[in-house]
Amino acid sequence: MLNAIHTELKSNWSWKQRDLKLPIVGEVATTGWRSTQAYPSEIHVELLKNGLIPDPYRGFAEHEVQWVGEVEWLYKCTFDFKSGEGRHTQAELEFLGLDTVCDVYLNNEIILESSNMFQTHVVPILPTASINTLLLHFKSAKRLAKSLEEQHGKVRAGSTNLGDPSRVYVRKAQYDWRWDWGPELMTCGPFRPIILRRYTARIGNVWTHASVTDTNNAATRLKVDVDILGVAALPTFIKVTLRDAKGTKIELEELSSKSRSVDWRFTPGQVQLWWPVGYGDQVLYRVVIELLGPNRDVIDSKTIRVGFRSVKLIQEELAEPDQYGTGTTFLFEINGIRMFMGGSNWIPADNFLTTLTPERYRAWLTLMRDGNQNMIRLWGGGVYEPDCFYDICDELGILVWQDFQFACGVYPAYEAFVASVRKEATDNVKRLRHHPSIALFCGNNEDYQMILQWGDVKLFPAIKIYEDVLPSIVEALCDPPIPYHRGSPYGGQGWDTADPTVGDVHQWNIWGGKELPYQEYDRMGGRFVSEFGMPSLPSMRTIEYWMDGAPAQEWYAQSTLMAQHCRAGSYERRFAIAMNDNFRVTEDLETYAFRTQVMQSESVGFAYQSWRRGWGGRGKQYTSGVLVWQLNDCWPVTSWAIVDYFLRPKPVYYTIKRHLDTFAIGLLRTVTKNRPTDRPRQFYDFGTSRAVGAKLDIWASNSTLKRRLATLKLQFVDLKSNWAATEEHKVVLLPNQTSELISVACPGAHATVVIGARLLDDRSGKVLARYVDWPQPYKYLALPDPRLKVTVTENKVELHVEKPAKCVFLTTKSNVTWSDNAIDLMPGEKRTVEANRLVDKNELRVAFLGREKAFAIP
Ligand code: BMA
Repeated sequence: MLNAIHTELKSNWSWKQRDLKLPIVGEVATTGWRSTQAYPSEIHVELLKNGLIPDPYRGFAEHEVQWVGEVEWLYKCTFDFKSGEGRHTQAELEFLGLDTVCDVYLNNEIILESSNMFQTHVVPILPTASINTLLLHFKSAKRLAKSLEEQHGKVRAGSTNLGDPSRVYVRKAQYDWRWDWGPELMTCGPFRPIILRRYTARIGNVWTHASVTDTNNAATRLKVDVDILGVAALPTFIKVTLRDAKGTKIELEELSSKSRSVDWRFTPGQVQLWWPVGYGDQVLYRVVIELLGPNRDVIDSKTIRVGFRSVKLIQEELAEPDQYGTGTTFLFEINGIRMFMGGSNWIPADNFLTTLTPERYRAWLTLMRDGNQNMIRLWGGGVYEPDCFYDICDELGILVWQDFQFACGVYPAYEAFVASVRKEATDNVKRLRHHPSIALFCGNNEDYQMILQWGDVKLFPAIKIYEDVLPSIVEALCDPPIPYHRGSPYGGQGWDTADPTVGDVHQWNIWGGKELPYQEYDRMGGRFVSEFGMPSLPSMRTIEYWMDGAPAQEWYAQSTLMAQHCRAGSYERRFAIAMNDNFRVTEDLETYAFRTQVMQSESVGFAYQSWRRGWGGRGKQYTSGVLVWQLNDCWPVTSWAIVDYFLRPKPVYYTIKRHLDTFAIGLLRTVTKNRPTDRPRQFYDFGTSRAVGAKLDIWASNSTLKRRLATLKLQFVDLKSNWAATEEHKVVLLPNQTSELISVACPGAHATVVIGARLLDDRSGKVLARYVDWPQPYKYLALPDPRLKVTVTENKVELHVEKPAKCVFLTTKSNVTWSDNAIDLMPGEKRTVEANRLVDKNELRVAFLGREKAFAIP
């Protein structure tokens, strides 16, 4: 039998803590081994499942489990080559991920020493029919980091909130050392599968080159290069088939044993392009490679899913200056279409990566897609995610900005380190390059910025990695090409990472840095804002999880338990500023939690609408992308996440969804003051009567490729009196850009007037977009009782008010998907929200600004 056999070693695994007094090889026969309860495995997960450690996500338990990362752990597995299948000439073990410092023994002989969790290892072994024992010895990564630090010197790495700086020396997920949103949990274990292969000949690496070859994006081409491993003399044939998603054959070619590649050029229409969400379908094809033996039977096969698309990062001169100057664009062009990127930053969705199922990844990414987001940035302090993550991005049309795994530090570049990085990068680029969703590889997160900030450019050894090693790997291994960017952020001359006219920027001068009011976001953008954000407390149900039954006196915003679950630097002062500027002070935890969520939603929403305003037509594509920090959490915590650890969206999620919709309205109210003040332009600061007037600038975005004629309807409602008014303007929405609509004076007693703006399609009369603008700051407003009426009919919730209501937020105990939420309601219009999976209307709760404690509907 010649069939190659690929077996995942999933069973017969057990683990124990290593007894440092015993020699490793003798450990296999000792007692005290426990069977693994899940595989792939991480030691904390096993300890938890066996009740040997408390849940580190609750209370203060994180601190009780620190010993786990200080000691050594063993895993073993027995396997056998079943009889009759043992005639292969070759055998090997493939390790898809070992976390992190691990010696591997097979039958008491060392076969691998690994210290980089991001690498894949293939180790040839001697085929034998006897029982085999695989032993994995995991040493403390924390200790290794410390000893390497002693050897190579102490460096700077982030702030004290970002884990011990020695982390830069070990190629392990950097957030494991703790981050400003995550606990310190030094995991270890075989966290990705281990595969046993036996073969005489097998398919090795397959490189698919699916490309769009002409400027009209009509002609496509697929080249497939196949590696065959094993006995070269064996007469073999390779059959390559291209099938569409339904399985229909599009091309087939058989290669003789000498040839190793096919090259197909398709006529226009023969294959369809893959498009990011919103621009077309996510058409995917399967390339099936079969290796045929001398009798023409299939002895090995492999399937790779591909999509046809081209991706370019365009950095060209702008035609005219904007408020920041001229400079160059930083924009993504897919299949010849320039697209605005609206999305999020991704961190690992759990400290225990093995608990992340494909279903959980899908739930996260589907939320993103349903939130009108089209790009995700995999931040450099986490991991290269497993294949299923990128598969789902391919299916949903989400573009991936992939950082190489370096974050906030002075990384070394001594020979062994660079060699390790080189293999890591090669392994991952080869693994990921065929995904049509991959739009960019990026050298690191904030390493340039930190070095500039610390002012010692001479101490930047890793420049070799970001400017030589990584770009050469990406260039050599990606055809068609995938853009490479040295770091995020990365800018112009002298690598100014804060230059708003070139490259990407991280905007941390609102939350962080200069602590400016969030009403300044519109003057603090750049060509591509790849990070900025505002934290908030998560939902009360999530807080309940970490409070873990704590007594009533602990339930206040400044308690030690609340501090344990918030890691952001200076968060007490920063929250105090942003909250105090805008909202009333409260001592009630639930009220405070909701107000921080409104604050996050208002600030981040304002940034999205203002920066998308900078997506003009050709020559004026000033801002081409906005990625919020951060989509998700790795444990229950107060953080910048727009959706919390338990996948519960915060109000800001829905606000972003509206600002990134195909059509969106933006409005800026500038208050004309009777004398200059240091307060934001949007603030009525000396009480309502002192302002002279207010100017309204209104714009709208259209991401379709067609011009639209629409009507802008404005509704003005006074919060203090019964005065109300309406206005209508015919407007033109230019294709694939933002158009300035009108600039008018706010009528009525503008200081207490709420403005509802709607955009109606001239042909269908349908509402294309809505936005409501309120006089600021919110703390001054006497919010009237909106007389909110909520009617529930079969998966639909109808909302109606008599006075404007701010951020009407629907929640339930069970997981309901809302088509919209956190809505500003204006009188006169019934709003319907679809509530998918709402089973029991009695569990519905509502809150809004002014009534923050969620209440049942009467
Ligand atoms: C950014 C990120 C992270 C960090 C976040 C919030 O700069 O790159 O390192 O978690 O800010 O402070």
